[in-house]
Amino acid sequence: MIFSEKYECMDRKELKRLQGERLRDAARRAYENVPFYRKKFDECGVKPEHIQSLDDIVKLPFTVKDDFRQTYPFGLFAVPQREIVRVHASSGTTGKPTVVGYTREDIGIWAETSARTLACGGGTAEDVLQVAYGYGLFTGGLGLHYGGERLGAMVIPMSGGNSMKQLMLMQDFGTTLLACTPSYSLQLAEEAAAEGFDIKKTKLKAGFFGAEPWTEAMRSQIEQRLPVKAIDIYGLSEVTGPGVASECLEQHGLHVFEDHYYPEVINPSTGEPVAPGERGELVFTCLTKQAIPLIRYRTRDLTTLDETLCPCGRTSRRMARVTGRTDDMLIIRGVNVFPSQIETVLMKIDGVEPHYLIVVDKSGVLDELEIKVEVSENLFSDEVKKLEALRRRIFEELRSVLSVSPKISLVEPKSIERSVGKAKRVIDRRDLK
Ligand code: DLL
Repeated sequence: MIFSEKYECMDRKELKRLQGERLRDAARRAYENVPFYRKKFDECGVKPEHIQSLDDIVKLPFTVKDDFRQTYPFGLFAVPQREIVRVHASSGTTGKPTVVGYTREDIGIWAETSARTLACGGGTAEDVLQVAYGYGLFTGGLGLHYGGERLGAMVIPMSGGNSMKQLMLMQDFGTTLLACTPSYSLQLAEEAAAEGFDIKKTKLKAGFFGAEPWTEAMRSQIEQRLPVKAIDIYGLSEVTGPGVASECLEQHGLHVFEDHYYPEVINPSTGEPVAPGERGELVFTCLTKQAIPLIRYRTRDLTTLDETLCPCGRTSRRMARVTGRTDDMLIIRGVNVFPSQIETVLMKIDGVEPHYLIVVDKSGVLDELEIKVEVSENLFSDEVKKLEALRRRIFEELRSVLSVSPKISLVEPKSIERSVGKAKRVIDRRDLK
């Protein structure tokens, strides 16, 4: 089912015209109501009247994460506080969180794009949606919750954690759609197995997984362990939360709901748009958001945009799965290493569990890369020779892909810390030295 056929299947020329109109309005609202934007526009010599069509977007300045910190907490709001009906915040690793606000209308649009997300993965009003993203300042829980209600599904507001209860209600309430981080879905499968609960016998059919990077190889692991089609869903709080883009059942790129969230891909070093189909940093402009008319926000997420038509009938452009960020690249002895490369290699090796931790440290002046890998129960209790052969194999395969020699530590099943929300897979101790 396509939730908003009118917009999701809009003729591309007509869509572009609509986006141009909305952009003009957003630029004007930003300039007139947010002193921060007025100053920024003035510094670039751009006035709202210079923005007449979508092509004029390149005249506008970028917004970056730090702009939220500089204007903390409400400096980017374009409406009086009495019109704000909700705030969310994402916690940074350091300092103050990034605060976002929503008017009643914004909440309505967010619910709509979240409902589109669920419908993209086959959800309908007949479904039972278990939301196991965290509720609270994080946008995951409430975002999917409102989307589920808008779709007309029966929503179970579980929030994250409490896996045994999640499994019990999944069974008793007949959950068909599960929404949580990809890493938490694996934890649910693991706890089910440990308790002798056959998760494959539940009514689950689709999982809406996002909020953290994951790979195709991880998707196969999830689809083997849970009876779901694993749908990749993308979003970020600054833009709205979940419901910015979603895979459809084709599982071939994420449809961007671009009548509201306009995407561009730029070269992160120069800020210039890349050639169509080229990889670069994803940038979003919120075309309709009233509380924060976000202009050209640099997400730091790396992707490509695909303009070819999807067999599902939606005409929106599709973004490729985000497997890296401009700031997650590790430089190990001068060599660039992306965590997603490591995950892809590990997930293809038999006997390796989908739980790992990358630890970077310094030994003297040299960087050391250690990868802790959980092995399956039967292998761990097996003879040392077999474990050593596995360690060697992981080492060889990673060395050839990464061009650095990692230290591989095979660790006991379930010994790597599980997370209820976003998984933490990299510890860089060099930062502390
Ligand atoms: O994670 C919103 C969300 C909630 C998306 C639930 C999907 C499901 P933030 O906490 O602001 O918002 O984190 C946003 O998470 O810039 C990406 O780096 C990463 N991210 C989100 N979805 C994906 C995904 C929510 N599907 C940041 N694949 C983004 C890879 C993702 N990374």
